[in-house]
This record gives sequence, structure tokens and C-alpha cells, in this order.
Amino acid sequence: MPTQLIDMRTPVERAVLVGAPRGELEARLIDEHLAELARLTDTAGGEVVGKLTQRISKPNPRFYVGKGKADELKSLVIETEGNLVIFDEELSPAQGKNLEDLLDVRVMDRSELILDIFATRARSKEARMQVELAQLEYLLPRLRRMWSHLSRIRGGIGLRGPGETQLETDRRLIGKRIVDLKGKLRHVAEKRQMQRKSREGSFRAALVGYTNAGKSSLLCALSGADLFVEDKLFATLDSATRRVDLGGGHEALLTDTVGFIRKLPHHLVASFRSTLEEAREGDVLLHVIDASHAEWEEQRHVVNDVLADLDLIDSDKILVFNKVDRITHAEEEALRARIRALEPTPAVFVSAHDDATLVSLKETLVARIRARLQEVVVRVPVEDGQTLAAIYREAEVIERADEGTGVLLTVRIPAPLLGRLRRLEGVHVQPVAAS
Ligand SMILES: Nc1nc2c(ncn2[C@@H]2O[C@H](COP(=O)(O)OP(=O)(O)OP(=O)(O)O)[C@@H](O)[C@H]2O)c(=O)[nH]1
Ligand SMILES: [Mg+2]
Repeated sequence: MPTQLIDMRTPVERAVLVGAPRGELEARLIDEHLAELARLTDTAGGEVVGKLTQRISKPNPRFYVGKGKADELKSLVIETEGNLVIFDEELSPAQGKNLEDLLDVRVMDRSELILDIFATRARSKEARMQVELAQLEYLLPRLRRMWSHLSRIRGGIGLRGPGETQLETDRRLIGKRIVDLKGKLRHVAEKRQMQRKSREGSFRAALVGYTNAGKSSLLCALSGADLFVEDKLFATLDSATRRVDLGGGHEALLTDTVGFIRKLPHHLVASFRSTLEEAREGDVLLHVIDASHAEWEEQRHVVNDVLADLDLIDSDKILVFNKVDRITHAEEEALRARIRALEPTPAVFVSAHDDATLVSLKETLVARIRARLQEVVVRVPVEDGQTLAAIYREAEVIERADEGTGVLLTVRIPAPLLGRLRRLEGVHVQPVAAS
């Protein structure tokens, strides 16, 4: 009989969180930011055992926080038996190293934590390559520090996922791998581009927004698809496109995308650029906002900043305030007034958990589709079945007249299809008035 059971569970990391905001940040937001860091830690599988904040006017080059605060942090780590310190701010490689020498536990920053979450959650081959690329680019200037981690412990937050095996290679190999990954990702991006071309003619919308706003839930509710939804951060890393029936014979292709967060590491944004291309080439962006979140305004800002980074800020947009089932009618009214004061972008108020509320969103989309349609008369040779089929599939046929060798169709037609028809031999397009 064994007298001792071996504990096979991976040890839970006991994390002490540190926030060191610049002087002017409101106290409310300091709390919110640390709470968000705690959620990220939880998502990564760590346990928060202590928190510390210090307002600073300028980061200390040695420890980011002041020396006194760093000593206080050391006491807190010892007292709480912490084995990991996570900073909400971006640490320079030198600051990370100095802190580790002082504290004698692993130190990571927010970027590293987010990269780790992405690494453990990436499913598709493309997402895994994107995360690995971002991890390697983050790792490169910090290689020496990472080596010392590795000798201290193996595994754990920040050392898992696609980047792990690379830690044992040297800079040159990492550099080579980066080039290799970029090439492979470019290849995937080209394939995706071709796929998009085949969807030309359909009305396309992309869901973007802060992580946990309910983008995947909305796509599920609208399309009946079964996508991964979770009350954790970064549930979705792969974009998924689904067909949505909007009623009245209209439909749209709706794409779910990776969520954004405050201080999203720029390597990640760069890596996920091609996935987000889907959003660029769509007809409209649906910016999903969690209406029940106290800090929705800040989240809206963060999303706008990332959109600006991706050159998407001037895209046609609809604001979709989601989770209205969690707020009162009065709060919803206040929200409506507030957003009207902030920007002229059309806004709808929905709940992914209540189909009846989705009608307004569908109507708004149908209005966009109709506005995009042009009414023209097209003459197609009778034998050109392919073109006729495309018109019936992608346009709204109002009237049809068969005249000998040709078919005369009065149609409401989307611009891309119209462009294609104009280039076709034997097909004639004329404005409605001339018919
Ligand atoms: N009460 C309520 N909860 C919602 C609603 N929409 C989404 N949720 C919940 O919010 C959480 C996040 O939903 P997701 O759909 O995964 O959010 P997401 O925007 O796709 O998140 P990421 O993929 O992490 O960026 C889940 O627990 C959902 O059940 C809603 O309208 N009302
Ligand atoms: Mg999602």
C-alpha cells in the first residue's frame, strides 16, 4: 500500500499584482485596471494573493516603482508566499531583471501575461503561429532573463505554449524561426484573401470590440452557429465567418474576431493583422460594447485606439450596445443620451440572450444593404446562365422581360456585382430611367 500520494496537479501560481499608474489616473480606474489584471491572472490559471499600487510620475529606471516600494513588494511577496509578480505596466528587459534579482521570484508584465493566455488558448494552426511569432518577438530582447527563468523553474505561466521549445535555442535560431513564421503566415493570408474574393458580392460585416463584450454570443444568436463563448477573457482567437439571415431575403456574412484589451501588446496586434483583414474588407464594422460594464467608455476608447492602429478607424461603423438585459431601462436611456453626445455613429441596443432585441440590429443591417444597392436594367444573353444565376443569387430582381436573344432584368444590385457585370462581354447595363 502506498503511504504517500504524489500530487500530480501543476502548482498554482501565487501572484502578487503591481499597478504603477501615472499620477493623473482616476482612483476608480486604478482599481478597475488591477481588477482586470486579476481577471487576466485568473484566466491564465494563477491565483492572486496580493496587490500593491503606487502612483508614479515617471518610471524608475531600475525597478519601475521606487526603491522603497520595491522593498515593500519584497516583504509582501514573502508574507503572502507569492511565487510570481505581475506588473500592469510594460517593464523594460533591465527592469524585469533587476526586480527578479531583488525579489527572487519570477517577474512578468502585462504583455507577457496576455501572450501566455493567447498561447494556451490558440487553437487553429494560424492562431498558434501568430501567437508564437508575437512571443518570439517579445522574447528576443529578453532572452537572457528568460534563460534564468528556465533554470529556476520549468513550465508555468509565460513559459507554456508554442514559444516554449524555442526558449532553448539561441537568438540566431529564433531570428530564423521568425522569418519562417512570417513567410508561412503570409501564405495563409494569401489563401484567405482568395477565399474572400469568392465571397465578393455578399454583404459582409465584422464584429469587433473589447474582450468579453459578447461578440461570439451575438454571432451565435444571429446565425444559430455554435461558437465558443466563455466568461473569461480572450475566449476567441480565431476569426469565424457565418451566414446570417436578416429576413426579407437579405443576408449578411458576419465575422467574429479576436477581442481587444487595454495595452494589447503591439506584437500581438501586428501578428493578428491578417486575421483582422477580414474586418477591413467588410462593408461595415459592428463595434460591440458591453453596456453593463461600468467602464464601457474607457473600453470604447481602447477599441478605437486599436482600430486606429489597424487603419480601420474610418470604416463605416455601427455601435452595438450588448447585454442590455443586465441594465435598467433608465440606465439604457442614459446610455443612449451619452453616446449621442459622444459620436454620431448609429447605435443599437441589444442582448445576445434575447432574440427579440436583435430585430433593431437586423433592420439596421438591412438598411445598409439596401442603401448599397443600385437600381439598374441589365440585358443578359439568354444562353449566359451563369450570369443570370449570379444576378438571381446576389441581386434583387424587380422585373423580368424576355426578348428573343436576351433577358431584360430590372434589378437592385450591390456595387461589386454591378462592377463585374459591366466588365462582361455581351451584358449591357443601363440606368432605370432609360428603360
Ligand atoms: N447577460 C448577458 N450576458 C451576455 C450577453 N452576451 C454575452 N454575454 C456573456 O458574456 C460573456 C462573454 O461572451 P462572449 O460572447 O464569449 O464574448 P466575446 O466578446 O466573444 O469575448 P472574447 O472572445 O473573449 O473577446 C459570456 O459569459 C456570455 O454568456 C448578453 O447579452 N447578456
Ligand atoms: Mg469571442
